[in-house]
Amino acid sequence: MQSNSRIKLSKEVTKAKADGIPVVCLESTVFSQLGLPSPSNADALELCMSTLRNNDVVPAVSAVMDGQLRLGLEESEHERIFTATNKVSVRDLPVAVGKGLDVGVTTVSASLAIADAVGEKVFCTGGIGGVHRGAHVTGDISADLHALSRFNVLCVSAGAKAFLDLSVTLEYLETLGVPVLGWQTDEFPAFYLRKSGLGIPRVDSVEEVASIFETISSLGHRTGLLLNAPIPLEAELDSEMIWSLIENSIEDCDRQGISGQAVTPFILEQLANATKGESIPANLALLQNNAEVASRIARVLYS
Ligand code: PSU
Ligand code: MN
Repeated sequence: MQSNSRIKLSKEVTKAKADGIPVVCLESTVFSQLGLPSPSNADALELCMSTLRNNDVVPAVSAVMDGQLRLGLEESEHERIFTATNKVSVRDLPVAVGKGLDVGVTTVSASLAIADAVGEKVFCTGGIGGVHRGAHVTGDISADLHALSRFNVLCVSAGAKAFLDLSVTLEYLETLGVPVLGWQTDEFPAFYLRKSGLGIPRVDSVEEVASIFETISSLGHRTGLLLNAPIPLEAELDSEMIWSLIENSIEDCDRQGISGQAVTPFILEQLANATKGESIPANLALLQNNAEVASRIARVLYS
């Protein structure tokens, strides 16, 4: 059983690892107020946890607490995630430990690093970060992309939000050598929308996904894999509305001089406000769907 002295596992995750029970890792930024407004962030975490458990896998949320890197939280600790405001990406992990950070919520990049350090292979989230529009000037490219190329973990996501430059995001993943697959789709999904117009290779069965993922390490590569599951049809939002809201929030972001780590939370909040909560059920539906897909893959990988 792979462990790491720097990462404290919950009792439940330790036992799952010892008993060979499948584990699915989760990030915590999406469940903080930086990812979803309260109280939907708590609903989202509860929904992901119960979906994973109902599918016979153990959920393992990563976070920083009291200067420790954690995988698997106690229920009594969830409240600290909901109210957290410190976003921790992969480069922040050593700093958070060194400085004894009280509470930090992990992004996809930090969560993939934590999962990999203890030998976990399956992770799910809502949407990954990507290349921001205008990145040729700002250099704003999410560390999530590079993390996918460094850590041999399978990441299930509903694509990425369309405030990013999705076609450049896909190009960048190619540059980094990260396999990108569509779960029962031929297109890269755009979070609230099932389609982006950008083609990606399609997979239709969990066995196919598992075999592709296992081939990565058998070739001696350390790369992860990005599996994109589109939002369920009945939960999809209206494409015209989403595109116009996104244009507006990017303009607001520029006007207010928001940059760096603050960009993603700012636009997420704008979108939640502008859709007057319509985006919340959509967000929950895609999180649940991703948790279901991740569970099925984890059960095959662990069998
Ligand atoms: N996209 C979402 N919801 C989120 C995030 C992205 O739709 O909550 C969070 C994730 O934790 C992701 C992070 O890893 O934002 C990316 O932030 P940045 O763009 O600063 O790398
Ligand atoms: Mn960024």
